[in-house]
Amino acid sequence: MAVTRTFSIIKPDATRRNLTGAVTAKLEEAGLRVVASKRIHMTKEQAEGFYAVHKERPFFGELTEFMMSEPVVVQVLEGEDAVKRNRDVMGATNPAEADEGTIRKEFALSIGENTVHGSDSEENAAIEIAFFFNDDEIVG
Ligand code: RTP
Ligand code: MG
Repeated sequence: MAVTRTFSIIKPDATRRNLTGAVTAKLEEAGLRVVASKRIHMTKEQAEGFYAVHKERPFFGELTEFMMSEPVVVQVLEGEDAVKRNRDVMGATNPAEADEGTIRKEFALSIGENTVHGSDSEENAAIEIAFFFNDDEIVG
C-alpha cells in the first residue's frame, strides 16, 4: 500500500478541552505521522471557504460558526492509505454511531462538536492541504 497524505483538523470542542495531545496520540497510534501542524483561529473567510461544499446544507451556518468559535489545529498526516486510515480511526460523523476505540466514540460531544475533521478522498486531501499549508511547511 502506498504512503499518502491526508488533512486533519482538531476541532474547537477538542482544543477547548485540552485534547490536542490525546487526539494526536490516537492518530499516531493508528499509524499516521504528523508531517505538518499549526494552531490557528479560523477566519470567517477560511471557515466558509473550507466548507463551501456544504453551503446549501441546513447546518452550514452552525458548522462555520463552530469552526471559528475557538482555535483549531490543522495537520497534514502521512501513512499507508492515509485517507482511509484516518477515517477509520475518526469513527462515524455522529458519535452515537461511532465504533469503540475511535476518536469520535471517545471524545466527540455531538454530531456538530465531533472533535475531528478528515479528508474523504485523496483528491480532496490535496485541495484541503493546499488550503492551509505551503509546501515548505510540510516536512515528511
Ligand atoms: P468531516 O468533514 O468534519 O470530517 O466530517 P464527515 O465527513 O464525517 O461529515 P460531513 O458530512 O462532511 O459533515 C461535515 C461536518 O458537518 C457537521 N455536521 N453537522 N447538524 C448536523 O446534522 C450535521 N451534519 C454534519 C459535522 O461536524 C461534520 O463533521
Ligand atoms: Mg466530510
